[in-house]
Amino acid sequence: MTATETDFAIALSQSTFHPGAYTFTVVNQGQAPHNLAIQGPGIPQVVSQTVQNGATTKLTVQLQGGSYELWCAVDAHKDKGMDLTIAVG
Ligand SMILES: [Cu+2]
Repeated sequence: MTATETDFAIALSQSTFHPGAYTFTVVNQGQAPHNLAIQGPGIPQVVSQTVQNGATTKLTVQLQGGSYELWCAVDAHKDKGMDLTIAVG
């Protein structure tokens, strides 16, 4: 799955999720540095590497049924709109 990050939004390549392992490829298409943080059932909090414009990094997580929050943990990017919730079921 791809998480495309811009200044300042996160767009996922899929909208339906089932329990299991997922590798997020984080693509920074913005000018600012960005990363991807995830928190939810079984994941107290995990944060990817921070990447610069044009760079990518990967983050693998094990998703369970429930709700997960995804956001960018750089500066105040979460408050600027880089924040979304996905449902896994
Ligand atoms: Cu960011």
